[in-house]
Amino acid sequence: MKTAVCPGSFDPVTNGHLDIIKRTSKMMDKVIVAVLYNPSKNPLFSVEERITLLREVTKDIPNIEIDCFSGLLVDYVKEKRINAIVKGLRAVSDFEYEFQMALMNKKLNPEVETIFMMTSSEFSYLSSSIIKETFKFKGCIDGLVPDKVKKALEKKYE
Ligand code: COD
Repeated sequence: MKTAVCPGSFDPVTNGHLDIIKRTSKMMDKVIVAVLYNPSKNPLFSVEERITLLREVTKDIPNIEIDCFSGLLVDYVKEKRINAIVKGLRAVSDFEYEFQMALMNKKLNPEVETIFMMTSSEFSYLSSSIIKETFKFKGCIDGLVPDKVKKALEKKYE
């Protein structure tokens, strides 16, 4: 049984994230979407809220588990017996950062493999930060996040 992890902050989950998660679920027996618990960051949504949103928007994917982790990703990968880390790539800037992280993860645990999946062109400019900023200043985010996420953003900013 091949298990992949899609790790991230998911603050909040966007249609760009969902695209990578769905495509990964078709390639693997099981996908774990793992939300980083990072107390030093100041996220808009708590880890619990991000997990709830992820569960709601992925409920139609049968082979999925939503979880959270803290500390090093490689330790989580080992603990959960995960076969591959799947990351989405949007641009060259993503590549530089992700390449560095993949090499560090490999150094920490040579058995860990990272797979990079190209973004779909319609989501290539999307990030959680750009969604939050656009929404905060009343820009339209229709079609860029699931409806549940838009509703959660409305609640946060009301
Ligand atoms: N299209 C395609 N992919 C996308 C899109 C999009 N529109 N938007 C985001 N993605 C991808 C990102 O490239 C990333 O792969 C993933 O989705 C998650 O994105 P974010 O922004 O929610 O999450 P990040 O990038 O903040 O998450 C970083 C991690 C939590 C994965 C990383 O910091 C980590 O592993 N931390 C744990 C500590 C550790 O082990 N560090 C490494 C060794 S030093």
